Amino acid sequence: MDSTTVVQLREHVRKKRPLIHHITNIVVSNFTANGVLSLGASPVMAYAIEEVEEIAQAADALVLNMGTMTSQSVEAMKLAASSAEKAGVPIVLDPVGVGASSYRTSVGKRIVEDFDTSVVRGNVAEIANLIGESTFIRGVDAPDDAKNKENLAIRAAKKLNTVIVVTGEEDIITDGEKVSRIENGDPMLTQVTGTGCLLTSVIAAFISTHPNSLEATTAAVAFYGIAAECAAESIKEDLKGPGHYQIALIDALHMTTNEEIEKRCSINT
Ligand code: ATP
Ligand code: TZP
Ligand code: MG
Ligand code: MG
Repeated sequence: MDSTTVVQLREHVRKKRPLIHHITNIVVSNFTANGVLSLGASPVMAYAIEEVEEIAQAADALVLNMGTMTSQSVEAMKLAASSAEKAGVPIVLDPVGVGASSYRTSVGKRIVEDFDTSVVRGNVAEIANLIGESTFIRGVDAPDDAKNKENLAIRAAKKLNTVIVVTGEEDIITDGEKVSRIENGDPMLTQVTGTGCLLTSVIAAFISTHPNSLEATTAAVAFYGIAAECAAESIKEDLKGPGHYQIALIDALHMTTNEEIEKRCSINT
């Protein structure tokens, strides 16, 4: 894939303004909603077990994010996923912190066994733990393991029959057969909580407006990395801290131009 497809798929999102139903964590809720709006999609956060089935079936994609799940929100996730599946609404899972507790691991495994996800995005440790390859993780941040990332992503995609994104300094996207590696991004992304979660929602917006999930996911990850680079460059030298970066990233999801996409896009297949 090249930059032209990234430009086109970003335009699709803006034109179609897809509705993205989130059952996400309390840390990133506001940041994610603003990021999704800035991209040109429409976020809705809805958790009540009384309404999630209705909201999910009317949405263009469903994001399940395990960041601060509770037994109630897990129930809501299952109801929403079942309703989305019946309505043909794509499901994207962010298995935040899977491996950090046995509860998280069992909930993550249950979701991928019971439901047909279109994409699962996580860091190396989350994806490894999700497929039963227990790897060290403490809390929700994990060390990058560049060496094993690609093989892990392929194993996970085959085992779970879904598109897998393993993020870090380099991002790997695969359906188990085709593999893309993306070098776009900025180290400041690791200094702001919720940047992985927001990427998961950006992926949901892209896949909801394009029939090929692997292609749409690759475009989403590249676009996000490019916006992250533009964000870093947009901040004045004496203001380059995580606080300003968080705001700059939201702005860049709105302001990044097609010319910047064409100039910066770094997808290797
Ligand atoms: P973690 O909590 O372990 O940081 P995460 O869920 O926040 O994981 P990341 O792996 O940090 O997700 O990925 C979020 C975004 O940050 C992705 O776009 C990824 O490419 C980017 N990213 C992560 N680390 C780097 C880095 N060192 N340099 C450039 N971009 C990075
Ligand atoms: N704790 C529970 S969820 C969460 C934290 C800090 C946010 C994680 O966000 P991300 O995108 O994985 O950095
Ligand atoms: Mg992070
Ligand atoms: Mg995360």
